[in-house]
Amino acid sequence: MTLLPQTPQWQNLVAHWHELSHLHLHDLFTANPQRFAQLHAEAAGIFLDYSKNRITAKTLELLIDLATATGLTDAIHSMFAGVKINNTEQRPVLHVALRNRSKQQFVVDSKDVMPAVKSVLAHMEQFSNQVRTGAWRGYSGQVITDVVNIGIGGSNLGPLMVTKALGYYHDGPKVHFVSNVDATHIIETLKPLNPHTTLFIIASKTFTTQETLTNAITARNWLLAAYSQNEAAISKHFVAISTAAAKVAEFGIATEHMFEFWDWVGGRYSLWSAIGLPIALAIGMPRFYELLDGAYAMDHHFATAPMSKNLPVLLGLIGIWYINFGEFKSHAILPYDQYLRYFPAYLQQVDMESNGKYTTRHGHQVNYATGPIVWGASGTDGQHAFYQLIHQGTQVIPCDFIAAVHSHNEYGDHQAKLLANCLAQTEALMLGKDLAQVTAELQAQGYDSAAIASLAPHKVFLGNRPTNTILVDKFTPYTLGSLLALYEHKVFVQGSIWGINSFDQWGVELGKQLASVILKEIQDDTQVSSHDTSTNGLLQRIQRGRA
Ligand code: G6Q
Repeated sequence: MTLLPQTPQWQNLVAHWHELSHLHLHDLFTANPQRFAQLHAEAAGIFLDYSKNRITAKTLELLIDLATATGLTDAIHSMFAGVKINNTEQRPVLHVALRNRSKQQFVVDSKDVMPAVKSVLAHMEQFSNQVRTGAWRGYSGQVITDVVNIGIGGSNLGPLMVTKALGYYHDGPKVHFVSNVDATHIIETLKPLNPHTTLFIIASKTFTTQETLTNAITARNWLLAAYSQNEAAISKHFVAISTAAAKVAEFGIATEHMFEFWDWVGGRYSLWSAIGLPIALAIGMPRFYELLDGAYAMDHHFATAPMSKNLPVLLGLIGIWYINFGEFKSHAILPYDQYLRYFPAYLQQVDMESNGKYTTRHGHQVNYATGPIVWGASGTDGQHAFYQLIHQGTQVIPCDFIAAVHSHNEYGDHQAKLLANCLAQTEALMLGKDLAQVTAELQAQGYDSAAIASLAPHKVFLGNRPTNTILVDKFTPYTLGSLLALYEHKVFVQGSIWGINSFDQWGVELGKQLASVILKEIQDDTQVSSHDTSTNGLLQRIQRGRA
């Protein structure tokens, strides 16, 4: 049990939710013509309209009171100061150091980490330049045309999403991503590739992850088959990104071909580190630095702006308002940009792995909701699939609509139509359509009163469905960096208020252990009886099938 719900700040919010429960968003807009002017904010290339939320000025005041009472300002300060806020692993959390573009130090255990950060960036720059210019060759002397990143979770989703999101800037070798231990993933990826022109990046913080090592061994076998088992070829076709130098050497990758990062970088926060190497290979290091610049600008804003104007704080607080007081437990991420199609999956990990926890940092079980279910897809595709439930389903699903004013591919009226859809959706979700409007529409279409009576209830939209709209001018490396840092910090704000450690992932660790126990049993043909009857039965069925 924790005392958070008993605090006066929490109780005030409970009462305030009841006060507002009869209000409709369209009434709030009608009552206050200044609503948009008052409820938007802008920083680091990001424009946030949060006026289409079920909030008033008082709501924000009360939410800020809660944030203040739970020590958010100190928590932000502690993260930037390198305090070991990941208390269950006794580590600081310093992804902000990776994109520190100032002269400020970041001290961990009395040592400034910035020289090491800069030296790895320099290594990435040197290596990516070599590969991109063709100076780095495969063992048989051919230029590298394809890069295969082998990694999973944080060692996959971030670089995959950014590489695709910045696809417009892609002028380096083709970059492929293999994550799943299902052999189909690597076999299908390698099918069209030439071993003589392929470079593998083995990306694993721990270098113990079963999926990644299994895929890495398969990749090595594939390469050696093309080089008559000559292991000397490995040094020209494999590099590693890891915190575990000894394990990398054991795998057969020389230390000079390893890009280091550190245990104070969480997997899902690691795309800013050497884990971003595939991004640098695809778009070049100058653009990678612009990505860091954008994130740095958002970091600076987060660390210095007052809560009422602080974008990550506002998004975090509005989320808490719905999750804890409105009991809306799901959150949709809807980028209206084809390049950002992997963004919902990436953010799903950042948010759900960080805040999907019921134990506080002090070891108590919470008696309130924490991380939401995060999901989504790019617009306009989603409109023709799941938006029905967002408009007329029984659950209220707060949504973030994300769009750019300009497309990289301005052609005809595509972008105008994309933006029109985006705005039309947020407007419709907010306003809804009442019976009088529906009836008038049906009458205008010539329906008789019996037909109107039967059809109208289906065409009524209650509206009052909350959304944020996030706009950038264009998705450049800079604005993308800023957007990603915005969401990382939003997750931090929520974790801090809920009193949970957003930076460990014991659920992931459990999965890693469980699979290795059952693997031995699947490979063995002796009858298994050590599990529950369901697991035993399934294991026996699989063993029979594979025998
Ligand atoms: C991320 C998690 C997890 C991790 C993967 C891969 O924050 O810790 O998703 O990134 O399990 O781990 P390795 O990089 O150690 O292979």
